[in-house]
Amino acid sequence: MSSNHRINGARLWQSIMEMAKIDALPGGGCGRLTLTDGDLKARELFTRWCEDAGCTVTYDRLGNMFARREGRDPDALPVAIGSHLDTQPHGGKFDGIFGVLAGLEVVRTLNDLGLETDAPIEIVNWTNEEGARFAPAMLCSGVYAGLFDLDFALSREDADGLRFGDALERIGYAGTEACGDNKFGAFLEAHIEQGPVLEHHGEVIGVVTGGQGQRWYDVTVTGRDAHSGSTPMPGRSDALVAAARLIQAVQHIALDNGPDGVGTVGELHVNPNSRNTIPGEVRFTIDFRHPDDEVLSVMDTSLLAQVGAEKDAKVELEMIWHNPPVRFDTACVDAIETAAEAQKLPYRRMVSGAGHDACQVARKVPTAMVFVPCRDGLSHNEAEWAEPEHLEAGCNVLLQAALTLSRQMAPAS
Ligand code: HGY
Ligand code: MN
Ligand code: MN
Repeated sequence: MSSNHRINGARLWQSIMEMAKIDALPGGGCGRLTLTDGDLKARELFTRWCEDAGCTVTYDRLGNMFARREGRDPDALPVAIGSHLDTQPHGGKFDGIFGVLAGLEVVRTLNDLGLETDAPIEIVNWTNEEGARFAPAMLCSGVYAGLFDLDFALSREDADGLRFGDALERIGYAGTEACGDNKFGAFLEAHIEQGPVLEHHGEVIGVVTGGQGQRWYDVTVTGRDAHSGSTPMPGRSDALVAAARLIQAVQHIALDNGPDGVGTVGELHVNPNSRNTIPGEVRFTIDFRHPDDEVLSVMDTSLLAQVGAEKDAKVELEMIWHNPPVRFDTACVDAIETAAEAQKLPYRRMVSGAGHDACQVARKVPTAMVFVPCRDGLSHNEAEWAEPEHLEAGCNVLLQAALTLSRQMAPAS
């Protein structure tokens, strides 16, 4: 199959803009948390589009969706192409959505060209990639890859104490197929970079060779509620002041392990959150990341030391997730690089700073990713933006890499 095939960039852009209308936010982004009514609407629109493109759509026990386009060899393991349709609370139009709809555009293009692939193609929408509502992130691709068990996923609770399993039932996406039963020969994910590297170097394609490691923690700091006016400063047990020392420590630990180390406190809850009561309890989250797992454990040790040094309040630290760095499959990475070269697109090999479903699936299936730039490297922000021509270029690379891998999956036919 010639490598001159090209997707329909206008149709891809139109689909992304259409999907962005679901739970659109005033600032131009999307707030479509997983397993909400908006997520259900996105799933229904995705299903309609895939069925219109001749795919058979199924979903597994965790609502991971698979839209299958048959190939010449029904026994060949499919080439899967996908990402996620859930967003952050103040997310953008492209994070995840580009990867799912790029998979759809590949199928639509194959239909336009009347091309039958050797191996089948499956477009995938992974449930709960973001982890914003139910931690950890990449939860359901993680169960697919055998990193978490089903009950762990179903038992996760959101801030209101609602169980993942109940929220999944509520939108009607608790399928019967076991999560992990649907085998792939390869998995490809297209995504915006969510960082500044490609834009800074004027490149259009990131040939992603792997993902960095991450550790997520839940922290509970317990002090003592007391009157803000009549309680002398000495002897207070102010949970928020103790939490502030720990939050500063997260910043210093990340900077001490720079330039690649990053640390973020993204969620913080103060109780009783009254201006004239000394806070007796503070709960917050920590997200540490680094490409080198050994450095991640050094960061962990530094954090434990800081917790141990805290005298004014009780600190409970729970590491809820350790995702070691992952390397993508050589043949899949090469297929993406070869496509970028054949299409004369400026590219670089790089490791992903953000986590992705591909980082989970790669532990079970030959996997790789293709990145395109995003403006100012900004993501998880309503102002997230990608240029139509970059999305088109990334999808063209995806098409060519998928065709290459499809031939490799079914050499016999
Ligand atoms: O956390 C991440 O890197 C991804 O956006 N879920
Ligand atoms: Mn994403
Ligand atoms: Mn994201």
